[in-house]
Amino acid sequence: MENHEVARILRETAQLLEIDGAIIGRYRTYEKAAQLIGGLHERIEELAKDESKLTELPGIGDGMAAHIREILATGDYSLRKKLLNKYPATILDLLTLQSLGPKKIAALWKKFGTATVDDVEKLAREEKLRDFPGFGEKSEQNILKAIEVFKRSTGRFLLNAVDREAQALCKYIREAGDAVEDATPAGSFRRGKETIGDLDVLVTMRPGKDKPKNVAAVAEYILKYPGIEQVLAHGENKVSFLLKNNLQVDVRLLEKKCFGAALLYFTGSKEHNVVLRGRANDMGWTLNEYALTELKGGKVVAAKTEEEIYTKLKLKYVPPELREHCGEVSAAEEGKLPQLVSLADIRGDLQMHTVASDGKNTIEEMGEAARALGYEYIALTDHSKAVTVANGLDDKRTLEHIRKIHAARERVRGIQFLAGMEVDILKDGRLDLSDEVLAQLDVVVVSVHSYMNLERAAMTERILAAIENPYTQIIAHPTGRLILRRDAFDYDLEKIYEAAAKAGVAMECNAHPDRLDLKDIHLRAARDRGLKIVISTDAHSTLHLQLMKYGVVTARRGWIEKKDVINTLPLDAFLSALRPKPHGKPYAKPAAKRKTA
Ligand code: DGT
Ligand code: CA
Ligand code: CA
Ligand code: ZN
Repeated sequence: MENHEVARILRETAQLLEIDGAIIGRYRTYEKAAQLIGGLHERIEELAKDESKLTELPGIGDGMAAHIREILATGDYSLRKKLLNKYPATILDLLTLQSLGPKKIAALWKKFGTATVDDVEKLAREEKLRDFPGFGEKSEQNILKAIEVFKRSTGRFLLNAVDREAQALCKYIREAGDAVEDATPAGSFRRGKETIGDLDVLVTMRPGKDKPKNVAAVAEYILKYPGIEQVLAHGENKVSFLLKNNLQVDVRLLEKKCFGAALLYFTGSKEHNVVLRGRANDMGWTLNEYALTELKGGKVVAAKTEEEIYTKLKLKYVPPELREHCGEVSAAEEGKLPQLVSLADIRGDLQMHTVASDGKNTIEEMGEAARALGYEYIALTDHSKAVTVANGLDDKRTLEHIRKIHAARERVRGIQFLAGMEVDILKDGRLDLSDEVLAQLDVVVVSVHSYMNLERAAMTERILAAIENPYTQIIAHPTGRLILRRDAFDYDLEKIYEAAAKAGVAMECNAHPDRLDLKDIHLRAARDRGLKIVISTDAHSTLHLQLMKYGVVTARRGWIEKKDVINTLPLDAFLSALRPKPHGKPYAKPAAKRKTA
């Protein structure tokens, strides 16, 4: 069992206990254990094999160790099951809604017997929530907004969750024996979309005389995959099933000689394929999942690789991330496809948190982990004081933090430590640290973590004010969305782009799979306006530094090239590409004259 599955069961137990009115100490124990296991480097299943290893983990006593063992042994937890006998399972859906925590859910259940998203929506629409203690009109509206996001997103999965499943499944299939040559993910996952409906996998078979028998045997083998919850279809060349997390997987078994045509077809997008098929027809051919074929006579023109097929169609090879019917075919025809940025181009990570605020690792540990990834530099950017839940730093602690970063430079070699902060943009657009302190930082990253529901005009003014501050260099997760959970802030992105371009402020593509912010189409628009881009992980542990690939894939979907991304530059060039620091220039705070509601 994977760590994240164990963590989910513990987290849900904590939430159900809170709904059930358990005392805080009781559910917090489960919540903390869930957090710990979710961020653990080692596999909990391995640790549990040793009698004493579990209780050596911080905060895990004998009792919790026994619960974890039960989960690992049975795949579920008796207390969770017991609580789910008391409440409908749909109550777990309510917990995924922003703005509706366990306390409010418990109140709704007691008063109305409400446990489904539809019922809550009905109550909110009938304006029955607003008079209820702890709710109010604003919270009623926020709940309706959250329900909208929920409905749009149900059934779709985050990129990293699918990545995890795809890697494990493909590894299993490759171990099927000699008949299997390879297993390759296709579909929206291969295109790097931010959410995935289902996972498509192509399995190429080696040519052999026992072909039909082999295909049947491999299909049988695949259906024995331990992660399968339910088999949906079992055809001759195709199997479909649901995994334990409800992700649907479509696996197709095919001959190596038509791999290119199949990969092209099942990678999509559908719209991209339609354009290619039309083009093939115009050239006197037909294109399907088996081959590019002559219309008359049926001779195969190309089938084995995608490259061959594109070449025959007189197109440059289109990277999967661009296959969204957004101008890529005409660009491929004219030889004008972008030279997309790649993971290997990234030389530094510019947003990460340490134990100073809400990160799990020290400055030195982050540095060592980043060096192991081959980076040249990192910026340590802990939260500023406005983010109290993250133990944000005030001026004094920031100065101390800067000293610690300087000290780390002496202790850890082979990587450059930049002193940074993720400084909060306050409600009125001022930054959360004084100019004197900002002046001592190497990298100033700014972002919004509060008053996220400001009206459009006020939010636009707020970000513009932050850009006006001459210390601002990078805007982190600029639209503030959380994928499948929270919509973007409401503001005039065009105006922000214009001001940022003028001031030389860079825009972040936040690589965290919950954020991917700026997103693909916003990145493309930013690039078109000549904005500088950075791709950062926002890591809260050494493990999270590896999320960079999701930021890169999102940037590629936004047609971003290496030259657009300033953290592909060597350190000196990178520092010169940042907005220059003001030198002794008096700086008028924008606060007083701005009116923000
Ligand atoms: P998803 O799963 O909703 O995230 O998106 P996709 O793009 O993975 O869509 P999916 O799983 O339905 O199909 C995988 C690919 O197979 C799709 O991108 C293109 C191809 N495909 C599927 N159905 C059709 C179809 O009816 N016509 C064409 N031209 N292509 C199709
Ligand atoms: Ca799919
Ligand atoms: Ca599919
Ligand atoms: Zn944080």
